[in-house]
Amino acid sequence: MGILNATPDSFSDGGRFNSVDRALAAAEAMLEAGADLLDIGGESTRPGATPVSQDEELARVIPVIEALAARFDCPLSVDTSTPSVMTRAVEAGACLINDVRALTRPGAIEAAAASGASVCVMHMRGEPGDMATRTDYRDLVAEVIDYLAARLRLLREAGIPAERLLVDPGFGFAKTHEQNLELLRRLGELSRLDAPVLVGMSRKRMIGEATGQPVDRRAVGSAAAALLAAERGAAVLRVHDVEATRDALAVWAAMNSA
Ligand code: 7PJ
Repeated sequence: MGILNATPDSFSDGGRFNSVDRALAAAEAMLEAGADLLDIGGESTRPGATPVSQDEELARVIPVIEALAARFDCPLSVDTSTPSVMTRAVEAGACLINDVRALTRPGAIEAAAASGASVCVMHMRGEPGDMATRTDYRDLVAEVIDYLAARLRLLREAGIPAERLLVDPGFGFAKTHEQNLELLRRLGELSRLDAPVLVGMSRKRMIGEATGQPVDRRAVGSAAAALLAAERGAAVLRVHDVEATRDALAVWAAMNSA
């Protein structure tokens, strides 16, 4: 899964056409590098990021999804917690709703269920603004699994079929560096949930802490982490550096088929 940000950068002129064109170019590069699906997001969930209004999120994300759906065949995912964005994104061509808040916003479950799309639910505590202080777990992996199991049950009861649900332990969301490493080491335990596991570690602080590299030099560390996750059963790898990830997986596949 290639990550496509539909967030305006500070140095762009803020024009919508400009950002759609940039998204198309970035998408094309990721597809050429071997991405199987693309995840489009218009809200930054980095700690301390300013919240985005619903109208602004729609204006960032929907034109990009429409343009991608018109140009490419590949499945599209929308990274959002906002019910109206879920509805409009699926109408525009998205087939997966990727929600770091696990459909906890009012109306999100109803919007997702009515859309007919697949849903990825992620574990987090609190909000991106305060999650860094909420890292006291008695048993991290058990709590993550229990939380995701409860969300899966609720979503199935809301009418979303089990085969349309994915889970994500939420690397970097309300976890310390040590806890992120424990989650990665024990990722295989999530197979108990009987849902495909999606992971996102790409360029995150855990990669920076392990490698000592700044965010623009974390492609190799991120590919290594993605490979370790794949080996532990992850089905979907959410990454910025598609080519590096593909190459890492190709070595593993070659070993397995030898
Ligand atoms: C994740 C995400 C993740 C899922 C972000 C970043 C922060 N969605 N959206 N899992 N992270 N499912 O990419 O650094 O880990 S935004």
